[in-house]
Amino acid sequence: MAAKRRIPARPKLAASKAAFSAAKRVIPGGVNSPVRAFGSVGGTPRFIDRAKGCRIWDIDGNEYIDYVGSWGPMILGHADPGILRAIRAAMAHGTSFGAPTELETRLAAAICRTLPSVQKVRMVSSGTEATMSAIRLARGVTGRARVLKFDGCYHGHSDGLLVGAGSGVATLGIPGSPGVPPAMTELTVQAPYNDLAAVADAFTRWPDEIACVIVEPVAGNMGCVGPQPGFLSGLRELCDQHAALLIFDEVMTGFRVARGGAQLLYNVRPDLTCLGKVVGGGMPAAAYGGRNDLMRRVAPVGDVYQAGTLSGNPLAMAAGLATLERLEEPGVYEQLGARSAALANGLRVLAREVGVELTTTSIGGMFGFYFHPGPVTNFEEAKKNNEARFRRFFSCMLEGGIYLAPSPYEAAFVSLRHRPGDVDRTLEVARGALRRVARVR
Ligand code: HOZ
Repeated sequence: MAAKRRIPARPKLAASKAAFSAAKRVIPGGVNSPVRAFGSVGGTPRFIDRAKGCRIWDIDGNEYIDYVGSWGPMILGHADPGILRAIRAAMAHGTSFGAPTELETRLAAAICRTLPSVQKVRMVSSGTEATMSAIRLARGVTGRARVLKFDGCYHGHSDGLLVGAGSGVATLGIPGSPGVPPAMTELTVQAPYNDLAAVADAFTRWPDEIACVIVEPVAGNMGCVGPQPGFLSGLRELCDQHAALLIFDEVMTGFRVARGGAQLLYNVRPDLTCLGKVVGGGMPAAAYGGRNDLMRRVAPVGDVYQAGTLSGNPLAMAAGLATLERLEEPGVYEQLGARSAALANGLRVLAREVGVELTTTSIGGMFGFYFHPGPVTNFEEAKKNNEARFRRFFSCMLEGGIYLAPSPYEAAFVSLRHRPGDVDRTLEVARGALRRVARVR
């Protein structure tokens, strides 16, 4: 009897190929965000037709178990009936008013209830807006200009933060971007992730100049790198000593690694928090918030200006609210954590069996893996990932029906709709993929 095939025959791709060619004629690179183009892994990006639960289907009819989850928001799984109902109900009243709605207050109240560091919150439309607005506020409040960020952390694509950035910038292997004049990044100070001494040095070098330290409390844009013990609390102390603000960019980790985000998991209270992804329930919404004494500086109460036509959009508020309500159910985060850990551990065991050096990480509902022996505690170490091996693994997994981010500089995400059977299937495909990876040096 023929041995059981672990990796199915190559999927049909004619429709995605044609769609990609058509898209490239009218959209730069055929995509509306660079990392979607499969540039660093090769091959054809799948054009998606529909999604349900933990699965997505491309326009050729191929089915995949999805670990991208729209880059984080789809924590309940795709096309969740409760979310769709909430959006439909909001939509029946109209799609945008540019005037306040009660939905905005309800979502803001849900966020403030869950994150003890947040007493007031302002809705915006994207994570990029949230981080750039929080930094403006920090500069306004402190009267200082410099911002400290960590190499490999990605806080969206605003000018001042496009230095040493992870995510798509790292995927493209570029240090920053043309179009960002040096003057725009001169005030950005960089430090290695998990390196408190470097932060202390920066405060010594620029006394009374650093307005804020912005950090992903779990870095999800260089794979998935957790904070070393004492790192986040050390940042808190340094910021307090030097009267700078501490901003947690929890766009990825908020409501994902724990209900109260990484600040609850690691018990460190930032001054300002940026949220996105899960808080929008798959619709474009994000937020920044913090203590009353800081947030009262935001216009119209205060003098720090920030605005947005679609901020607090009612469909996005309804989706976010319905998502956060579901995340209040008991056992939700235990389940997410168990699935991520099962995947990370399973991959590590399989890799060892076939002699492939693999470091894996998992924190709450996110996980990461690197083709090198580790440790991975910062961007320099994350970049030691064997890219040829990643490319082979990625394409074998994709051909086997497992949809991972097309970059080693992104975290993977699980949803509440990933069942143990989906994990088993993923690891079964990974077994065959890792055997092929073993032949790549
Ligand atoms: N902010 C997302 C996580 N790295 C990336 C999404 C994108 O760049 O398209």
